[in-house]
Amino acid sequence: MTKDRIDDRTGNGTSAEAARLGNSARPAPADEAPSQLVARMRAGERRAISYAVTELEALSARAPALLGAMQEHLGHALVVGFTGPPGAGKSTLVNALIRKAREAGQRVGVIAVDPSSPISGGAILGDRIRMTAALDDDGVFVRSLASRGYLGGLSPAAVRIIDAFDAAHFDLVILETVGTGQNEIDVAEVADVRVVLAAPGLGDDIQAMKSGLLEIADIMVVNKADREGAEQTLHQLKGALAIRADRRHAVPVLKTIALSGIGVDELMAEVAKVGERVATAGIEVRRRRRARYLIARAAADLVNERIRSGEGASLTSLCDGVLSGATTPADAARRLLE
Ligand SMILES: Nc1nc2c(ncn2[C@@H]2O[C@H](COP(=O)(O)OP(=O)(O)O)[C@@H](O)[C@H]2O)c(=O)[nH]1
Ligand SMILES: [Mg+2]
Repeated sequence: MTKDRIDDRTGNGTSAEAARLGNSARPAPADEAPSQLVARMRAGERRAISYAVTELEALSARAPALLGAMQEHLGHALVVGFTGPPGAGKSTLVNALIRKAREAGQRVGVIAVDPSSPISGGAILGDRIRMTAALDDDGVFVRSLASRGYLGGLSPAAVRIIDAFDAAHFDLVILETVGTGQNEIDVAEVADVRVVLAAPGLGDDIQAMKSGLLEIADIMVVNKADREGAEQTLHQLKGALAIRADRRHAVPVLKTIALSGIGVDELMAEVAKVGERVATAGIEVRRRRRARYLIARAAADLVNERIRSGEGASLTSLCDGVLSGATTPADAARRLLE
């Protein structure tokens, strides 16, 4: 019964929303075949996409069947990750990029992952408003996700939503994440093209970037090029990148002014270049990498759960070993997994 109520509500949104969705949009009845829903997603029915994304985010009872029905349609979208320190201008640049992509006739899905501390929870709404290019356009779909509960990392829901956008035949899926801790590694695993933003005036971030963000960048961007210190930031980044000769491909360093769209064409061109490289490697490679990531995440969850749910005999003896110094935590972890 609950299900009916939810579907009912989906069918009777506000009139403004209904107008935006168009009259053709129908709700997804609880008994609609997943393949039917996927067909409506591929036809660009906004409400069908919205419904699927919600189901996949919540990992509802229907989600596995839906994921199954989506499989044969996956592999079209290019997934572009934007990461970097808060305030670097990621949302603003993504907004500018959406505009360009739409001009080029591309359909764009955006997943914005915010660090959702109880205090800054409002940041999600801020991003929604900033992405104004997306508001009245059926070729753009924006979904904000909380990163709560994943230690700052990407929620596995993000990967499922990428698949939903992909199955809906979006050309571009943009993933915006704040480059802290686990996030940057996650983006490296999940995105096909990794864009790392820096901006002048954000303090010691270049130093911090050397270890983490610089490692994963396919493209570096110095945003806020209108600000004092941009040249210096650019210089520092190029210097830091030059030290690492281990890359197979040189990492371009671009300057942008996201607010006025300057440099966005160049960024699009570089994204397309990396995209071509990725396409040559094959969609199977990309999808396998995302699958591997999901398995690793699920495995970590399982191990955590097992450890938290109480000590079996083996865990007790592993703990004793670590406490006495006879075993390192790493060795104990290895044995736990065996
Ligand atoms: N001067 C200047 N400000 C910018 C530029 N791009 C973004 N901003 C501003 O920087 C602030 C943070 O931008 P936002 O996109 O929210 O950064 P995010 O936290 O990385 O997503 C906002 O006030 C933007 O208006 C730029 O190119 N130049
Ligand atoms: Mg943002």
